[in-house]
Amino acid sequence: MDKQFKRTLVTCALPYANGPIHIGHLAGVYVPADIYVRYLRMRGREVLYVCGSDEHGVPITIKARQQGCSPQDIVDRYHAIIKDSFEGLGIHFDIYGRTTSKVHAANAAGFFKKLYDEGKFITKESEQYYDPEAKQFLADRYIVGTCPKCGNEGAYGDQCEKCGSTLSPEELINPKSKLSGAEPVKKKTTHWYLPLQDYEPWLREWILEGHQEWRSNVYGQVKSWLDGGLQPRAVTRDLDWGVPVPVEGAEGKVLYVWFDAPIGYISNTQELLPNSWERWWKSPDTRLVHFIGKDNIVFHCIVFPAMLKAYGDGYVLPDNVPANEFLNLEGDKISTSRGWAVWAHEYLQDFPGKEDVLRYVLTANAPETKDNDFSWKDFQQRNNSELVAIFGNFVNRAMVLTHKYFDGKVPPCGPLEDIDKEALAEIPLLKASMEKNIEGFRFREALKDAMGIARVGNKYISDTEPWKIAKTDLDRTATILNISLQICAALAIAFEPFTPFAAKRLREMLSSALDWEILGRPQLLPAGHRLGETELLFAKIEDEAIDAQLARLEKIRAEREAEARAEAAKQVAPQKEECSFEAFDKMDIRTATVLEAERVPKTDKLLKLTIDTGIDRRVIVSGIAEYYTPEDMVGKQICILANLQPRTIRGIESKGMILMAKQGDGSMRFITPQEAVANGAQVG
Ligand code: B3M
Ligand code: ZN
Repeated sequence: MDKQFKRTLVTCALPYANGPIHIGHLAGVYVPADIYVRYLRMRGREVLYVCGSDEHGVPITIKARQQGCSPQDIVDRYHAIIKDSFEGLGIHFDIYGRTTSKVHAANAAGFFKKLYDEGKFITKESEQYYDPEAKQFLADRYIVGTCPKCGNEGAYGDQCEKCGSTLSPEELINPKSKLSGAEPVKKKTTHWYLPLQDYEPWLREWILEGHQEWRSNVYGQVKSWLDGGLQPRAVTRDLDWGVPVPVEGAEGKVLYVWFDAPIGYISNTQELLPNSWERWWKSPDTRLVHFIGKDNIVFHCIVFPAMLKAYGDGYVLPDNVPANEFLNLEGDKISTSRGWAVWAHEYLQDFPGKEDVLRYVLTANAPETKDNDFSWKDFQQRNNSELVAIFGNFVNRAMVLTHKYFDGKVPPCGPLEDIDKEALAEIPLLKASMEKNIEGFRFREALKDAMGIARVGNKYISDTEPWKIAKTDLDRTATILNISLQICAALAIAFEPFTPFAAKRLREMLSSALDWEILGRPQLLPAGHRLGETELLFAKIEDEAIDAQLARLEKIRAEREAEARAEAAKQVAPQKEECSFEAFDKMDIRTATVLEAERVPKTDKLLKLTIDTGIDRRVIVSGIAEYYTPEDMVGKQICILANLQPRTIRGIESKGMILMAKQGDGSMRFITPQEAVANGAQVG
């Protein structure tokens, strides 16, 4: 880190309080930030660690309507769940605030008012959709209608969740307000905009010239935004939930959530340090680092910096914004709305005492440069074959043998052999690499360095086999265990940022210190130093625990697929073009009974049916094997198009076609008379 800074202000994206946090949030933002803050503090650096709930915005009002409660009820519920989840995972912010706080309301309004008074905004009148019954303007999410692309009747004004199309309310067929069901009408409204384009030259110089060291995914996204030409960005909304716009003529308007939320970083600092917050936010000695996910890059690298620049008053700008990509779950995108997630609070309930395992696995698989995937099998595998079998096993052997042969005291270190020197020499190298990687926000690599120390220890004790040598050469055994315990003490320091719970337990077992500076020295524990009791640092995770998680996800997947099928089944194909009676009359539709039925070999869709048409016995091949077994069909009365030209299908001559009712999801049901009639009856 540049020596020019005296302190580091670390912010973490404020999670929306409209649901719990999940492993995607943790991997993307909060675990890397926690590693970074813990490391800086171990280096004796002054750090302030700020986060909090983002409690405004349309999704929260939608959730409140869905649950028949107020937006405040929603944010109160999830603010508490989120806050507890962070605490439970050892992520201890200096403040975890909230944007419904009074401090934030005043601060955000004041921030807006200063820009307003200084003429930093432009106003634009536009026509927005308005609900004449609810007397409220409608955000796009509040308008539903039929998707013009796929016919989905539940499409939103901004997106069709069925076919994924991005929509605008104008494109919806038969748009309705979600508030009252009334048809929305266009109504003029005026909003304030921040003219981002005015800040483009400055942003180019500050970032594209001045921060070429930023991660390529961040730098690249900023560059494409700037190259695409910045547009004025609305900073107010017609909503009844948010920070009211503090100017005349703005009744019913609130600050746009992405204007108010970043100011929440400042408000939370003010709440924590009412008399010294400016020491952090308005001093050139402060290094500001924003930890975020990639979907927040534009707000943290363009919009918020432009707001701070417009405000002036010496606000610091981010020195780095290490945004992570996304984490998927079992090969599928994590989705709060579809429930496809591993929720942090549920993980803590299901895996008590395994907070470190999740931190470890999410760091080992962190989506630092590209999207990555979390699988429960990998979670189990990394715990059992890395944390238990290497890290835990090495520590356990060193501790148990020292208690067994040297009464739980660090034994004296005799003359060193090459194998001893080589093992010890690895540690300062791995420490230096860890420092470089953590300061470069490469936490996956830094974790490999820390794990490298465990591998060195495990290999050293396996190669020297003190349990064998103890029978013949106790002095040599003493030296081996002395070296092993020095490596354990190194692990207790190196793993503090990654697995703080285990690192603390290990320091208690060793009665050792947490001091980054001594990491890498050959002697951390003097001979005669008394050890604490031995306990297992990590426990194996059994298949049952993993199977239970996979079953939970499978149930969710099945529920979503059933919902999607039910939704699709409701879709109705548009009517075909008109036809004349004569055209219809040419079709000879008859009733018939299925006499025999069998699957057509080498296909999973076709049944060969022998039927009695009242005219004759014939064979029809039909694509209904996905919906009916041969047993289902025998004896059933069906309707057929008898005079369809015969076709040979898979070598079988098929004379006619069974009439099927095909639903929107593609599923089919055969048509049968309401009560048995003679075969050959003419259907018309
Ligand atoms: N509430 C998080 C998100 O987009 C958003 C971050 C605000 S940070 C000021 O999921
Ligand atoms: Zn659609």
